[in-house]
Order: sequence, then structure tokens, then C-alpha cells
Amino acid sequence: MTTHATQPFEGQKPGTSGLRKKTPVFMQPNYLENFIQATFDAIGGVAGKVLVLGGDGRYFGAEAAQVILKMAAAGGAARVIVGQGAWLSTPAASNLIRRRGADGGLILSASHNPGGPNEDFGVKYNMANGGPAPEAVTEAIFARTKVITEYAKLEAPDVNLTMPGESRLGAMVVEVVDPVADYADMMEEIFDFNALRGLFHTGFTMRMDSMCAITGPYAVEIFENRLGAPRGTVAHEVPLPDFGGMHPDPNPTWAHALMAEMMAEDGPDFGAASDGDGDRNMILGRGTYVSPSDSLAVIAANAHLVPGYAEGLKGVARSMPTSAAVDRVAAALGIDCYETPTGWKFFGNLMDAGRVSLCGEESFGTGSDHVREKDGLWAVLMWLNIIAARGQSVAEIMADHFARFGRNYYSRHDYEALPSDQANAMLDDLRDRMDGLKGKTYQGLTVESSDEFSYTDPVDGSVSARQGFRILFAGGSRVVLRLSGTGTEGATLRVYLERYAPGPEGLAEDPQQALAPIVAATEEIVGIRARTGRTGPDVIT
Ligand code: G16
Repeated sequence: MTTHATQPFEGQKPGTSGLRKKTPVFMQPNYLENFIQATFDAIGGVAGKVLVLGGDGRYFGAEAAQVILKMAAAGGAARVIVGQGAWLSTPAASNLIRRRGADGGLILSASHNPGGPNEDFGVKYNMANGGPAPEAVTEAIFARTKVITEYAKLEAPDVNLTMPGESRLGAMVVEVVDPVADYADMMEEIFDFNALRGLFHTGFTMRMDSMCAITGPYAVEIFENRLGAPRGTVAHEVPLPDFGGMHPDPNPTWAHALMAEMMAEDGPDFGAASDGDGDRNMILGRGTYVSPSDSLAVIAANAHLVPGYAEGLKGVARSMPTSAAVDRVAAALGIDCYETPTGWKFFGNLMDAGRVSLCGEESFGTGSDHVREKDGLWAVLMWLNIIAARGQSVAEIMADHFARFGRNYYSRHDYEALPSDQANAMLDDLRDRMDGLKGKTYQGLTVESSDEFSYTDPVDGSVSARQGFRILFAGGSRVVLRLSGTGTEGATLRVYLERYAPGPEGLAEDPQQALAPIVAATEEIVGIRARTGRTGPDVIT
């Protein structure tokens, strides 16, 4: 074991989900080592502990895994359970931590951000419950990064991670496991695989786009091998270090090839995509795009049809910018609905306390208390199971849902890579004017209330302030604005737009048209285009 002197790096502050930076930043001498040592220090060391380690296969992941193994060995860890090839999807890592009773885990991913030598890399620490470290822990890690002076590493050859089995690194056991098997087994426990096999047997067609990222091997095993979907159902199924140049973010902009296929008249019955590390999902039917907020609401309304949730949901939770569609379902079911800040880490306490069993976010994240991460393939299986049980198409299920609950028209407009100073100044200015908006009318919409969201965790009482600006208009429309916490270039402004239509009329409008008045009012209030010089958003979901 050797101890290396080091100096703090600026800006090693974990964001919405771990530390994400450009790959060359992570590859600087000592950069990764500092962050890992700071993490180990912040959790009270790793001596005697069992950790899980894996990632989405992106560039630098395999090298980073070797560094982390050697540092864990130097720290006295008892065992590290690693996915073969250093691969683990985020939900599979969460599952392994829980099943194996590990003390925590490290996930090597920048999620939906592109990968490669000049793209993005990231590291995230998860707790013993399998969920992302809460703010108290990420703040402790950040504090350590600012004062770090040395790190410890075992000097040893790289560990062979290509085959399942056990080896030793010093006194530490390195256990390489099949990254897919445990996860696929868990899915068989939750879903009615017989019904799903029957669905594919009758000629139901599906396209799963794994976007050259980590879900490929999982999706092939589950859909093609275990459920009998035809070979080739899963596209872009081989994980590549640069995701084949794809931007592995399952939304209409980045999964455009899938969108085109699904919108064609002869498209498959069902389509889905997932992201770099497998925790996000996009759901499509032939000619139908399901917004993530609506997907959450439909899953909540139909979960009882799925064996794993046959006894009903304990409660549901959504992030604040997510639409209120699921709130209406919760009210109808008579269960609690919680509103949390953006970030899956805020759901963990609610699930651990048994208050909720289903959570979701507008950012293409849906999941349940089967793990403590959002879970892309789980969401796809939920939809398949619901389709099999109801015997309806995606379009029919959506139409029924809107007829029953009304429709929350919803869209997110992203302005990417804005100069940080400009974006901060724009929102600081809005903060100063927040209190004066009430009662004023913009483009025909009158502001009913406006505030900056602050969250008090109902389980541990911790407070998270400054979690986004909310402007509510008379009639139930609203706009939310916040800066992304996952970007690596400048600032990304997210503008979340929502309008409720109770029905029975007006349930089949184009969402962008339905939301145009709110876009116009937001421009008058905030002046996004005027201040940034942009003519429109870079991404529309
Ligand atoms: C992460 C978080 C999510 C969050 C999303 C967007 O997703 O886990 O909870 O909703 O980022 O966050 P932001 O709006 O701050 O960019 P992922 O899939 O990147 O891990």
C-alpha cells in the first residue's frame, strides 16, 4: 500500500446525481483518486465493508474500476462485488447492494450524458439501502474534497474482471458476478412472465432501443431470451464505450430513430428506449408518445394488474416539476402523494419508511420500492404487463386514462449550455421579482401564486431549499423553472410547462399548442429568449 500526497481540485461537488465532469477532467492525475478517497473518508472509511462496483460501460469506466478496487483494498474493504467487465446498470447495482446486504456501492456513469474521450464521465455513491447518497452525505464528500491531502492505494496488477469468480487484491476479496442474472430474476418475481410470453406469442411487436448503452444485455436476456420476443427486438444492444456516438437520453429528440419508427403507420405495437446507465425510460405506442408524467400516472392507476403490486400501492411520490397527473390517480385510489425536489435521492426515505411504493419524475424516470433507483426496464415491463392484462393498445390505454382523470398537458423546454453567469443572473432576477408576480396578468394568464420550492423531508426533517421557481396561473396552469444539476457544460435551463384539461372536450390537442399561451406568458415574465438570444429550446420533451 502506498500513500500519495495530493491537493484539492476545485468543483468536486456532486450534483443532482453524483459527480459528473468531462472525461478528460476525470482522467487528470489524482482527480478520480481524490474524489474516491473523499467519499471513503466521508462514509467513515471502508475497513471491513462490502461494496458493489460497476458502471454503464462508458469510456474510462474499466480503468476507473481498477483504481477504485485498489483504493478499496488499501482502505481495508472486506469484499467488492463487481459486475463482469465492470458493467452494472444503475438499477442492477441498487439490487445487488440490497440482495447482498452490502454497505454501499459505487456506480461509474454520467447517466444520459454522452460518453467517450471528450464527453462525460461520472461517479456516484449509493448507500446500504441501494439508493443514491442523500444530501448530508454528498455534502460531507464535497467538504472532504476541499481539504484532502493524501490518498491510499494498493500497488498491484489489475484484477481480471472478464470472468465471474473470486480473486484477492491484498486481503480484499474481489467477486466478479454476471451483471444481468440477479436483475432478470428479480423481474421474473415482479411480473407475470407467462402473460408476457403469451403477448409475444400472439405476434405483438416491440422495438426496444438500448442506444448502445448498458441495458442491451439486460433487454436481450429479458425480452428475447426469457419472454420469446423475436431476435432483433432489441436495437443498439451492444454497449459501446462511446455509445456508438449516440446521445443515450431516451427522449423524442435524442431517440429520434425510434420515434420515426414508432410514428410510422406500420410501426411496432410498442416501443421503448433507455439511457446510458439504464435507469431512464421512454414509452411509446404506435403513433403515440407517452409523456413521463403520464406514464407514471398510468402505471399508478394500473399497478394492481401486475403481480408484484396486486395488493395495491402504499403511496406515490413525484418530483415537484413532474405534472400532477399522478396526484389525480392517488386521490382516486385514496393513497398519499408526496412532492419532492428533483433527484431520485429524495425518494429513498419515503420508500424506506414504507410510505410510497411508486415514484416518478418528468425526466423519464420511473421506479418502485423493488430497488432504490429509478429503473428503465422495470418501467417497460410494467407497461407490457398492463398491456397484456388490459388487452389494449398504448393509444387506447391513454385515451381511457384521459377520459377518466382529465389530461395534464405537459412539456419540458431545455435551453442547453447557456453561459452560467447569464443563467444565474436571469434566475436571481426572477427570485427578486417572485413576490410581486401574484395578481398580475401576462398574455391573458393571471398569476395565482409564485414561490421558490423548499422541501422538508417528512421522515428525517432535513430541509432542501432553492429547488426551483413555481408560477401558478388561475385555472390550474403552471410553469416551473430551474437549472439542471446534471450538465457538464455551462448551465442548462429547464422550463416545465403544464396545463390541466378536465375533459370531456379538449383531450386530444397537440401538447405544444395547448401549452403555447404558457410559453408566451413565461417569456413575458422571465425573458428567456430576450436575455439569452436563443430563438427556442434545444430539447423539447
Ligand atoms: C438524474 C437524477 C434524476 C433527475 C435527473 C434530471 O437522472 O437521478 O432524479 O430528475 O437527473 O436532473 P436535472 O434536471 O438536475 O438535470 P439521471 O438519469 O441523470 O441519473
